[in-house]
Amino acid sequence: MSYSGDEDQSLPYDRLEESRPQCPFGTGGGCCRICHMGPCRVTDEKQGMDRGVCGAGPGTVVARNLYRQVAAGAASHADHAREVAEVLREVVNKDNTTYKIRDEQKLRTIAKDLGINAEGDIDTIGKAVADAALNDFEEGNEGTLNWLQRMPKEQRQYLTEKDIQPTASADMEVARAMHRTTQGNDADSRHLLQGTLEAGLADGYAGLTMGTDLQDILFGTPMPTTTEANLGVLNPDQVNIAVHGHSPVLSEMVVKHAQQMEQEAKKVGADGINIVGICCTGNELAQRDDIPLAAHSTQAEMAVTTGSVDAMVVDVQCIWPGLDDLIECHHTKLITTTDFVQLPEAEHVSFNPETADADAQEIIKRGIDAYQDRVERPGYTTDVPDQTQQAVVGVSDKFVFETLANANPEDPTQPLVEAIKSGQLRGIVGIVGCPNPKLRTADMTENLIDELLAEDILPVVTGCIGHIAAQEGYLDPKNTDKMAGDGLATVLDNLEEAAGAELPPVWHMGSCVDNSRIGNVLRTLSEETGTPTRQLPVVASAPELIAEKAVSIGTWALALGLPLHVAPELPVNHSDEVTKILTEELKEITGGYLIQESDPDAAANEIISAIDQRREVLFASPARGD
Ligand code: NFS
Repeated sequence: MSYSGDEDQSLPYDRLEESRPQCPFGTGGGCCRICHMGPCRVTDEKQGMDRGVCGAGPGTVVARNLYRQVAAGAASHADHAREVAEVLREVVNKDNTTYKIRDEQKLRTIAKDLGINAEGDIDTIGKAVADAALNDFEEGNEGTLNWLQRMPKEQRQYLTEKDIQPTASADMEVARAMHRTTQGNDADSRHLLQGTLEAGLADGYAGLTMGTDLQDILFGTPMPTTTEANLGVLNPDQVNIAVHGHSPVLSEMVVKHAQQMEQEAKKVGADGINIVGICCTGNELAQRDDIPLAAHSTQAEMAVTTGSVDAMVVDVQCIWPGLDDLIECHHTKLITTTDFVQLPEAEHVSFNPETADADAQEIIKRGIDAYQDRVERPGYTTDVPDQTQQAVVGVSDKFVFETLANANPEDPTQPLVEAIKSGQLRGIVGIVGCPNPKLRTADMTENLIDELLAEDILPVVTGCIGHIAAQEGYLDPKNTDKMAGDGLATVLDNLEEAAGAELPPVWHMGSCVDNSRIGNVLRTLSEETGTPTRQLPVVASAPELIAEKAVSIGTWALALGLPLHVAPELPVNHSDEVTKILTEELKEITGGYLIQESDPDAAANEIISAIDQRREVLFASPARGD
């Protein structure tokens, strides 16, 4: 996507240039700011720089920094999941009638998986599930997280034997991570990395998986649907309300009330209300409500520069402060809604699930007011690029399982296993995470997807990578035969009848918390075929990561035993020891390992060879996958 707005407005790419050169110690993880004797810069790369003032070496400093990043990511996802769990509890207690249980079947499935009686009254089951969820944030429990029961069983057992298991509270995991990494505490890099993996598991289950599970219960489990992507979905004749952030608890209410307030928009001369989605909220709304995917997080400011966004409504995470500067030059109302997330120039509407209807109406009313302001401003013009692209989104785990069951009711995993075995489907790569301006200019994601598709490897995308894939036509079934290698195209064509629709060459599985859906497919494949996850020809890639959340998701993938490709490189290079543990020794610990590669061709080659190595081991072993 080439649109970059007016030249006099500072956008991410400009600010990246201004921030260069970036500090090599920060980039390599060797900058320690944990106490006030420093900041210290430590590295294995240069003699005489191997100790901070307290005596901490590069291994300690790098491992502590990484652990803190993962704890921050886990905190974000766990807090997200907790909010949804609280709404579920309000619903089943009849304290909130705005939200409803929309997927009873999913609720029963989750209850069963958690060992809760899944028969009988839905509110009783819902209460037990909400209690189990909220219990995962309480201190003082024995054992581990309830939601860890959603993990592939064999890998869970394998890690438990190696003493890698989070405590029973996600909050405690985060608090302990902060405590352990304070000055003068845990200094054993190997031990710190074990804690890092545990925090990654806490994210994967009490964050991602719980978040998706409970959102599906309250808002419905997505099934494939077609929507439009790119900035061209903004319509200057309508009240454009962009919903940006992560929580469907807010955005679903905005969608609901926008439909009911169309007449009010028409009264001020608009053609209606156009809700568009940005970043992960975009994915959530696209897959459940067909809302168009306007922009990924790095394009959010570009959406404002079109002059057509009347309200930018934000909740939590990935809301760049650059938006706040930008709205000064535009009529756009930037509306924060979470009491702990505020921006100095924004308007704040405190959104609470208990008053969701009134709050959402107020937000939309402000959007309508801003539209009126826009059209009445003398000489004010809009500049919406004529760019849209059709995209199939919402290829959920449920859809995958149903399609496979339709294809072979006797043995649903068989078509997938056969396709993998024959090599027509060489492997699967979860391409997840963010659009980093450092790598956007090189089309990192697009190049990687092209190369994997050509090699019969199925890319499964989430998060902002989902937006990139949508904008570039990878989610359009029209492109399957053109973009996918012959083997992969055949697999997709063969599944068409069972799927009830044509399948796109790249599968959109949702938002970043919906990486759990990839985890669920992995689990089913592992448990149904008796193959450990650490042997499956599946790789995770975050080819343009930005957020700490992406690092914690990646750590979860490492804990599941997957090779993890990242670009830009994780800040670990100043410690040879930490780098060696993550890129090599981890293979013997979790089965996963880190691949650091920022060149798209080299990254594709390394990912393909990781898949092939697994294929060789897997198919040399007669007991597996047969
Ligand atoms: Ni994921 Fe979603 Fe986007 Fe990156 Fe941010 S929106 S949670 S972190 S930037 S993919």
